[in-house]
Amino acid sequence: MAEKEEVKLLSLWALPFGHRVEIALKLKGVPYDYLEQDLRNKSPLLLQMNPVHKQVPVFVHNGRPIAESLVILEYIDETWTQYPILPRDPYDRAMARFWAKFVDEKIVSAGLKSVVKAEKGREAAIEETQQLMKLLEKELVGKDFFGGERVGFLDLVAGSMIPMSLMMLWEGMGVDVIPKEKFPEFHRWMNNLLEVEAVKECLPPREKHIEHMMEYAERYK
Ligand SMILES: N[C@@H](CCC(=O)N[C@@H](CS)C(=O)NCC(=O)O)C(=O)O
Repeated sequence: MAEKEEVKLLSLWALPFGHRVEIALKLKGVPYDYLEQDLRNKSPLLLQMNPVHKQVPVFVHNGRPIAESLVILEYIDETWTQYPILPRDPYDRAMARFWAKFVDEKIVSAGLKSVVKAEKGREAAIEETQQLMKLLEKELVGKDFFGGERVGFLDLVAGSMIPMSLMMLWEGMGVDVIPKEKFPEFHRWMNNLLEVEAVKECLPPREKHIEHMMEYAERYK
């Protein structure tokens, strides 16, 4: 490893894909420079570092860029081995990756439909999201975190996406998609997660965040 590490993160203050990377860096105690981006006016640095997707987050380690948050998390875990976030056991690793994909693909897509198709089938979208959430919630039974006794890969992925993003959107819309009575394990996990210092440090100001998510919803309605 190079003597003087140069670690940069190009992201947005309210971006779940960026929050998961930041939490991982904080858990591992890796210092980094945070570079806020403007997607309406993409910086030459962003276009240079992510010419394929032109999206954030981009992680830059000693000048070498990596895009895609799940790929970034794996790179960070392999590069800074303190506080491992992926499970050691190959089967458990595969399952953590499987459920992370489930969150980013299935839950995000169903969860956003509740907004996008507000007038045309919001109830059906909420129902679909709840069915998916029930499947995910089973992974939490008997555990403090998806990762077991401490926060791991799936906690970062689900945490950044569900409580730290989708729930802000739903709160702004005034709908409780994951009510406590129906999802006790999820709420127990969320409370545990929100007590973790590295997570707390990444929580955007609540009102500003909800407002931002509502603007996002308006654009995608
Ligand atoms: N699969 C990507 C998703 C990243 C993503 O969706 N980034 C959006 C932020 S909302 C973006 O940069 N969009 C700008 C664009 O597509 O022009 C990841 O996990 O990092």
